[in-house]
Amino acid sequence: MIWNKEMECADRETMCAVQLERLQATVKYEYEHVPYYAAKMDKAGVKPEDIRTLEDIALLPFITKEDLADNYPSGLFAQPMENIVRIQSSSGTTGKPKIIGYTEGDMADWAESVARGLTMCGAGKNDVIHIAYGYGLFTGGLGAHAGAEAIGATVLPMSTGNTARQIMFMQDMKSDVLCCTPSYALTIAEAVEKAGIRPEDLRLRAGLFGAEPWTQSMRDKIEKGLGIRAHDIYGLTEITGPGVSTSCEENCGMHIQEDLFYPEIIDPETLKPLPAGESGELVFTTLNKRGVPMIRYRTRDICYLMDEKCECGRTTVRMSRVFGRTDDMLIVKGVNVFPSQVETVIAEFDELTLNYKLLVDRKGASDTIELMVEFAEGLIIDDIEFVENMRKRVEHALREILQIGCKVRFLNAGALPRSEGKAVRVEDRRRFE
Ligand code: DLL
Repeated sequence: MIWNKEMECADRETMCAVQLERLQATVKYEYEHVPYYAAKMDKAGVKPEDIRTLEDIALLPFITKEDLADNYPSGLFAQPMENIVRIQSSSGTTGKPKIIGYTEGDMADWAESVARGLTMCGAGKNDVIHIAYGYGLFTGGLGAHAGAEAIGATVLPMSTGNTARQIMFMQDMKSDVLCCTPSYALTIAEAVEKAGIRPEDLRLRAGLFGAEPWTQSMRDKIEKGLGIRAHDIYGLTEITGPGVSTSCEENCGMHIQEDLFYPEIIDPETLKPLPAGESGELVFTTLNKRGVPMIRYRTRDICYLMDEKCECGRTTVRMSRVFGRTDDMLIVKGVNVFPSQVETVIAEFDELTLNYKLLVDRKGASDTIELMVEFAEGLIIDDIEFVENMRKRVEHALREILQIGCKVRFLNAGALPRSEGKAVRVEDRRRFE
């Protein structure tokens, strides 16, 4: 089934006409409601009336995560708080998160885009949808929830954690569709096997997994371990949350909800647009958002676009799997982590130097993150009580900012290799090929 045939199966001419009309309206609206972006447009010498064709989008300045940081918390909001019905948030590059506000209309579009994605998994009103994404400021839980409600399914708002209880509900409530991060799906699959439950003993038949990069081999393991079909769902808080794109039963890239989000791929060096098939940085313009519209938002995700026909009947452009980032953001346990956040914490402790390294690994299905950091020159680390106390304080401060646990290992001053060019702050031993 296709949730919204009119938009998802529109011919190219119709889709382009919808996109152009919405793009022009968005640019005019942004120019009139967000002084910061209006100033950027003035500086670039472009006015809303200059956008006559879709290609003219290239005249417009980008919005970056630095713009969000500079305007923290709500400088890019286009509506007063009384018209904002929801706030969601994700990690920023420093101590301050990115804050996004949604109007009622934005919430409806978000639910619509997830409803389309859930329908791609074959989910419908008779299904029990088991949501094991985190609920809260992270968009995963509440985004999947809104989509599941929109299709009229029975929603099981589990949130993350307590895997034994997840499996109990899955069995007793006969969950049909699982929504969580792929790494958590793998954890659940392993726990199911350990508990001696066979995949055919579960009613699950599909899963909608995203929020972090994953591979075909992970997909194979999840599909086999849970006896389901696994679908990829992509999105980011700045643009809306999950549902910007989702893979259909053909498993050949993710269909972008193009009437709501206009995609471009740019060369991250020259910033020039690239044609379909060529890999580069994904850039999105929201076409119907009114709370915090985004024009040419640089996602930093690397992928390519596909415009060939899809056998499923949908005509929307697809994006490939995300296979890298143009910045240093890591996704650990489904949470976005920037090394600069860690640096902000270290800088608060006079006892530490700014020489550090983050070690990211995967044990079984679970990510691990460890910080190795040097004590300041002259500090001796054989006072066990002092070291333990420091460890507690630093681990606590890291958890506060990162929202996940990070083990800390202290080293003597000078123990870490010194950089001779770009400092290599992260060693990521996980494999995403
Ligand atoms: O992760 C939204 C989401 C929730 C998507 C649940 C899918 C499912 P943020 O926390 O703002 O939003 O993180 C966005 O996560 O720029 C990508 O780098 C990464 N990401 C999201 N989905 C995928 C995916 C949510 N399917 C950042 N594959 C994005 C690879 C993904 N990376």
